[in-house]
Amino acid sequence: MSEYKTIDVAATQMLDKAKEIGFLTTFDRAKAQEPRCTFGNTGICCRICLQGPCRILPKKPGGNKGVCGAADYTIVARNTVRYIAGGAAAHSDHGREIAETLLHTAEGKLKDYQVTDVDKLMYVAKNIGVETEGRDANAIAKDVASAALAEFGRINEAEELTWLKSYAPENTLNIWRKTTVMPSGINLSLAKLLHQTHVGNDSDPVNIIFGGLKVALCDIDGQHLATDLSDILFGTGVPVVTEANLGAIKADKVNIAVHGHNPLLSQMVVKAAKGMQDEAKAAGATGINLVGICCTGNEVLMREGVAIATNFATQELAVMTGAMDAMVVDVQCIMPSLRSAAECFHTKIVTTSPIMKIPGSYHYAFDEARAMDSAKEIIRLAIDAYKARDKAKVSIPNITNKVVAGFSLEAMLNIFKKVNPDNPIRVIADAIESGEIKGIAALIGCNNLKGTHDQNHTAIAQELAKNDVLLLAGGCSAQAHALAGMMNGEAVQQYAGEGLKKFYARLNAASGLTTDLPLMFHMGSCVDYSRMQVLVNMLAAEMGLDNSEVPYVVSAPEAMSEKAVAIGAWNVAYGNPTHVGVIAPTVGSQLVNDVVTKIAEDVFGGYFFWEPDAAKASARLIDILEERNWKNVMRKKARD
Ligand code: XCC
Ligand code: SF4
Repeated sequence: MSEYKTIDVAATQMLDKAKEIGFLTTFDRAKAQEPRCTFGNTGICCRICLQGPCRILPKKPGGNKGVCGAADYTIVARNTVRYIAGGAAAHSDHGREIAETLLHTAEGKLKDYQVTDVDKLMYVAKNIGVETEGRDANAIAKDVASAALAEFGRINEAEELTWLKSYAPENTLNIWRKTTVMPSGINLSLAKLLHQTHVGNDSDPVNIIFGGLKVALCDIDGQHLATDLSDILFGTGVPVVTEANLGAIKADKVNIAVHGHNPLLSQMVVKAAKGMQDEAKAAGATGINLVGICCTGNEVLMREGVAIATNFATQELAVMTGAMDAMVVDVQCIMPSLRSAAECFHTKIVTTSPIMKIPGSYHYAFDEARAMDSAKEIIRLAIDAYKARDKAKVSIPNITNKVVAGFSLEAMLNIFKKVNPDNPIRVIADAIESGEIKGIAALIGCNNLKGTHDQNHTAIAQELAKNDVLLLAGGCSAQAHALAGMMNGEAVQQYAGEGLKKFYARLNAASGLTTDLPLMFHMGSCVDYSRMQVLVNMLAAEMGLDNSEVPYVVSAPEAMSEKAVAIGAWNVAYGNPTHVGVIAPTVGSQLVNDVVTKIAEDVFGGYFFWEPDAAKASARLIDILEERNWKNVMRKKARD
């Protein structure tokens, strides 16, 4: 067992190296933060006004409430929903940037972007009610982008968010309407929630949580339009074969990592690099090598087959190889410490967004109007940096694993179509109804160094696969499986139970792909979790079930970001049992904790549970799937 909290061998080697050169990584900093403050850890520390921080101190007279009189349940509820607000703001702002780019592209203002996937454009247009008959692609794209932008500024509370309304099943929509969590505008809902949780405002925990759920639904709305519009601009993922882990960084090449979330930049870097291999050669390298970290890495993996270097917790370790020439970052999940890591080497950290700068790093304002030229200039920075690389400091772990990825929902349905041409989604429905597979689990979320990096991601996936659960994956969780060599056909043979193996054998025989399908379908970045929900919606319709009756569970073993909280919350509102592998800061209020882990089920059919132990979490996830299956069988019997 390694002295470090990671299961990744390549990461261990780089942590040794960091130790040698005296660089303190996030693993050291996580240790330094222990023991955590119990108040913060359980959610009963309030810093919403300047009289705070107020903590709940039940033993002191007057100490069981904050200075203003806020009880534990108010404090915990407010803190929780403010996480959701942060997450929804990040996801939806990402979506808004894509929408603006699509609009300006359709208006002919951005020469370097174009409508790439016309089929997707038509599909989205039809779904959201944009006229397609006899119109050209740019005119339709303009209306689709405008509809996306309209999601943000709408202030008429009688209206509803277009994407939510167009994709969610009627039953689910009606639950949201009845519980008043159906949002009208993203900006309005975010502002309202911050208002609602201001000092001296709402102190009713249930009302606060419902305000939070409304914003969580804005989160999926923003995610969903980000996915749809990114597919339109850059193409919808198709199966790709590539590799993952730090060995994807190549000693003889100019290495550039794209890191962050927004594909507007990373896609352009990939495109530009194709034409610049000669410039890299002129500098003495054999070419340019691109690798991805975090979700922008997932975006270019899905669409371009770019290799995965590593995931969130180990991003500094990509720099530790000494062979990373530039790390080009956009927004979210980029550790400020990258700059100090880069100082140990020749690496250039290039920030590109006006809202994501790191003191001391190189800021290059990415300009969509001259996107290609911007991308080229950024690549030239990397080529320059390469010239300054100290070969004596290079040590790249010789570890990579085969990855089969690129499973947009469209790509999955295309494969199912080979088995059942008339009704592709039936392929999963049949497998569930016959008991061949127990259901579906979405493996999602971040890394969180409160636990051991990637350990629970992989352990839970293996246990679920052994029990014949079909796996979907996204975000840093997908990257954990890819890094560990579990995202390929060999892993199916190694880990899947007999039923799941049979299911895969049928798909493989029909797929027409040159490679076997992987143990989990990597559906993309975190904004792409909307793809998973659309799959569940289709399955519910096909099986004649409510969403909350589908044998589907969600697991975020290492949830970390505010975005993860928002994602968890909309999953619950959609009817999905949602496992979180860290103890959530809701436990400081029994009431709030009960609302999100128990009462939520009565209202939405979905609920949270916290379980840091992988074996216990897997057992519970399997129980939930079995119980849903059993109930469905009983329902059917009662009907027949
Ligand atoms: Fe960030 Fe998306 Fe979490 Fe990874 S999974 S740590 S949010 S990069 Ni999205
Ligand atoms: Fe304390 Fe109330 Fe201010 Fe929170 S809002 S910091 S509980 S006084």
